[in-house]
Formats: sequence, structure tokens, C-alpha cells
Amino acid sequence: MPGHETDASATGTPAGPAPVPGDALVVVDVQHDFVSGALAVPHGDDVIAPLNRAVEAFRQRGLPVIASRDWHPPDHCSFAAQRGPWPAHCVAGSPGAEFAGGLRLPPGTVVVSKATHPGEEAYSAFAGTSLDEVLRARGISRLFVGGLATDYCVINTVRDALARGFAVTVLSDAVRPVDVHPGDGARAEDEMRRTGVRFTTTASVVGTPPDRQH
Ligand code: VGL
Ligand code: ZN
Repeated sequence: MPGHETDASATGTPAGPAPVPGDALVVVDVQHDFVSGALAVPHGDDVIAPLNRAVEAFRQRGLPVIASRDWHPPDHCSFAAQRGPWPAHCVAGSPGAEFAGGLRLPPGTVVVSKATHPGEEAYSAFAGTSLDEVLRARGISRLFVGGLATDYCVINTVRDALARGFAVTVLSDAVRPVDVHPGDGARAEDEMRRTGVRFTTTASVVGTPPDRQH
């Protein structure tokens, strides 16, 4: 219950690696279909509040906010009608592909659309996009990552970020897995930790929200 947090959360002061110039926030695929639509991730809506706090902290500091989105053609190879593994989801321009209603993205958010070709799956926000160039042009070396889903687009984005030399911090309360096979999300987190990813709560990076300070 509120009133019993320790150290950082008692004061609202971040205990972790507060965002500084050179950092960017990457919000992965927080779209209607993944939150409450055709391919809803269990508890996917839980990521929205922490991500809004992270977004606001980056915005206040003038640091880049990137939002990736799954942006499929109607006949994408990952859809069941094409013998793919997923129900149709995030069709470009459709309501299901819109960012989740509660997500507050600031003006200037860089939107990265991926998996836009019918015959190619692309779970990583780097795959076939300009994300790498965008980050390098802005002198970014460290990424804070949250979004959906831990075991698909988050982990693949993180793998590519590490391979490109970015340091990565995952906001542990701002990711959720699909868990098609039980444990997929936990295994994805294990792999990320093993490969050098730091996990930290949003509060420890950007402080606690005003209604939880005391
Ligand atoms: C995703 C399944 C299918 C994701 C995208 O964003 O994690 N998962 N397409
Ligand atoms: Zn997809």
C-alpha cells in the first residue's frame, strides 16, 4: 500500500540511470490490436501507465521518443489466411493498428513502421526501417525500451540494438509477453539479462507519479 515504499519511491527521486542526452525511449508496438484487439497480449494494457510516465520524462528533458508500430498489408504472411502463425492484426491504416488510446505520445515522436511487406515478417523495430539511422543522426547510444510483446517484438528489437552497439535498459514494468508457450516471456527476459541488458522499473528511472508520492 502507498506509504510503505522505501528509498527512491518514498521521495519520488529516481534511483536508477536517469535519462540524459544520448538516451532515447523506444516504445514498441503499443497498438490497439496488441492491447485489446485481434492479438491482445495478456495484461498488455498494464504497460500504458508506466510508458506514459517515461514518455513524459523524456519529453520534459527534450530527449527522443520513438514509437514503433506493426504495420502489415492485409495479406501479410504472418496471418492465418496465409498459413501464418497469427490472426490478422495491425493492418496498416486500420483501427487495430492505431496506437493504444491511452498512450500519450508527444509531438515530435518518431514513428517507425515495420513488417510492411507482404512476404516478410519483421519483429524488430530495426528490420527494414530507418531506426538505426535516426538514432545515430541524433547521437543516441543508450535505449530505454518498453512495450509489446516481450517475447516477440521487444526481444527482437533489443537483440538488434545490442548487435548495433546500443546499450539497452528494459523498463521491466512496461513490457508484457504473449506467452504462446508458457515461460516464453521469462525466457526472453533471461536471454536479455544474459546478453547485457539492464532491467529496471520505470519509477527508478523517472521517479514515481505524483499520486504515489507522499
Ligand atoms: C508482434 C506478434 C505478431 C509484436 C507482432 O509486436 O510483438 N507479435 N506481430
Ligand atoms: Zn505482426
